[in-house]
Amino acid sequence: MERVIKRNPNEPEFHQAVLEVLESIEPVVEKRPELIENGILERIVEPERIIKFRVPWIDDSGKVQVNRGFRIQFNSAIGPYKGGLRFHPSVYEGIIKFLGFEQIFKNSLTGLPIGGGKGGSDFDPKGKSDREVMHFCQSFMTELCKHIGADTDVPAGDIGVGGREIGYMYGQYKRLRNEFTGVLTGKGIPYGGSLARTEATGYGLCYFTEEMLNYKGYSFKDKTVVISGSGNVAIYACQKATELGAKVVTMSDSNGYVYDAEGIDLDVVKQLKEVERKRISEYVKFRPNAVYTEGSKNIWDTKCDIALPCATQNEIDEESAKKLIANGCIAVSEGANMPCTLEATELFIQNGLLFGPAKAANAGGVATSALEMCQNSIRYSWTFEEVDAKLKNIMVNIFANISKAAKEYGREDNFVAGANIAGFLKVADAMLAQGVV
Ligand code: NDP
Ligand code: 2IT
Repeated sequence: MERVIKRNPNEPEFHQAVLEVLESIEPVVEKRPELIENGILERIVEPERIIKFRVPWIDDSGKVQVNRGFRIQFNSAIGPYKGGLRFHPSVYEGIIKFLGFEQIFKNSLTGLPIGGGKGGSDFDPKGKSDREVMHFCQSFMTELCKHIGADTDVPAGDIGVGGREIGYMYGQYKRLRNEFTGVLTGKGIPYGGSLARTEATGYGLCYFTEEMLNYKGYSFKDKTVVISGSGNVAIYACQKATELGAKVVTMSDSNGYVYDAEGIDLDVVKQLKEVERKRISEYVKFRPNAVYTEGSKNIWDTKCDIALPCATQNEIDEESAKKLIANGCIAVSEGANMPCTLEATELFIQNGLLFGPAKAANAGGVATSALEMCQNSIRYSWTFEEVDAKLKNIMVNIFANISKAAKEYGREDNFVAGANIAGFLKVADAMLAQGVV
């Protein structure tokens, strides 16, 4: 850990992600000295390749703008690099590194042949015209296309990158490389996208969480759920949790959150967010009994049975965790990547809450991306029901595998340890088999 901090200074998110994994795999390393002898730990924390580039583009006023682009190809032991692209002003190398590192273990847990990678830019799509977004995406892909490919590295969406951005990037890749291949996932249905990919992360989160709840004799039925965020993951988590009989009472964005005691009206949220790209504050215009609060931190003061953080990293700190526990919350399941700080996670586990770590709980998105790659390779497409059934099966298996790994290594019911151990073992064994590379 000291070495990681020294070699990657000023990257606290990356340190946080690595520390959690290294602590979890201690019992594995004790049992298997060959992992140390072969330098698996030193190698797994070092990205195979970091690509960093200039992204120039011209805004609507004719002014030249410059952003920074990143792709971190972290680990290809079990398959081509796979992971999303994030466009958000907070993006810097440390954010992409933490996301890429987490992606290695998440992708391993899906049971599908995909390595770990992540990319993005400090570009902020908010408030930009479609033309500006298109020009940025084309410039970004003009460099990125030299480093990716359907059998090399397959990017997808993340914060700020949805169907519109994937479409513009796919068009530019095709034009530059003159090939129609599955180089990106999350594509539109008419040009090679998979049915159910849009829904997959949120649906998968709920399938996983339902399985975790069932394990202790609970379910979503009649539970009150707090969801943060109102983007891709949050919207489809809200839809599935509601279908499973829960009442979702909150959603948020970076400006604030809404509380709707009668249950969130998802049609309103979809119209505001997916169609009009507006702020969640406008929700109360359509639902006058709902309440909007400026600032999103206090969302965790809302009394609930289940919390599904689906916005961004470190949105639940120790203080928010204490509020959730005091209010009788029984389960926290991470839709976002690393939304709980190490201290918050520790508190949930110590207090006996069911805690679903991101690597496992939100793996349904990338798993369905791998199913999209599979469909592209065989030049075929499955029905929504077929993809959804495979997704559900994958999430059920992930829960079974991580709870088994936790038990086997003396950390029963600690799904953080279970996910890190199970995800790590497959990658470590592949690395051992492939020699020092
Ligand atoms: P979207 O861009 O669709 O939505 C992001 C949501 O989170 C928005 O409501 C946004 O509000 C809010 N948000 C983002 N950054 C912040 C911030 N710094 N503070 C407060 N709120 C914030 O992204 P996704 O739904 O795709 O991603 C959400 C999370 O899920 C991320 O952590 C992502 O890494 C993770 N994830 C996504 C997957 C996918 O398939 N899309 C798969 C697995 C994990 P605002 O609009 O105001 O910025
Ligand atoms: O964090 C994630 O797993 C994603 N953003 C989805 C990645 C993907 O390749 O579908």
